Amino acid sequence: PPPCSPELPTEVQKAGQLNRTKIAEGGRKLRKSWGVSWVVLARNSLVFYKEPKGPAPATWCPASSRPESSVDLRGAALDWARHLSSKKNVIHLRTVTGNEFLLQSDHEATIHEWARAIRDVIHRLDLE
Ligand code: I3S
Repeated sequence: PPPCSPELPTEVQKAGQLNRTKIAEGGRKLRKSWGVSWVVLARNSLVFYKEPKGPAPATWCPASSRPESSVDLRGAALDWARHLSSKKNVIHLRTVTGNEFLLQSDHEATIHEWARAIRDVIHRLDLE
């Protein structure tokens, strides 16, 4: 197999495809624009990539992909997005800098796994 990109965040905890939208930037509300991203949960951050073309790879090993954006999870907060979307299975992530994201999966178990994994990282960072 080809070598993995050096851009790949080290210590990947979880990776997969999710629907996402940013809803605030620096505390300022943004207009929602849902899209599909490949999401990687690394040691301290959540990293968004453009969805790979073609079938989703079993292992994320892009030769040429760069992250679209990255979210620092230190001090972040995660909740269920009860009143923020009409979609099901939506979680709401808020960073200390006032950036807010909604992440969604049509599969309930998938979003529960993501919620648990992101919370684990946030809690670990709280203790550091
Ligand atoms: O919270 P909102 O404003 O009802 O969010 C919906 C809108 O962003 C809508 O876009 P337009 O305002 O351009 O039509 C999106 O298509 C919807 O998906 C948004 O709502 P949901 O409930 O899907 O997050």
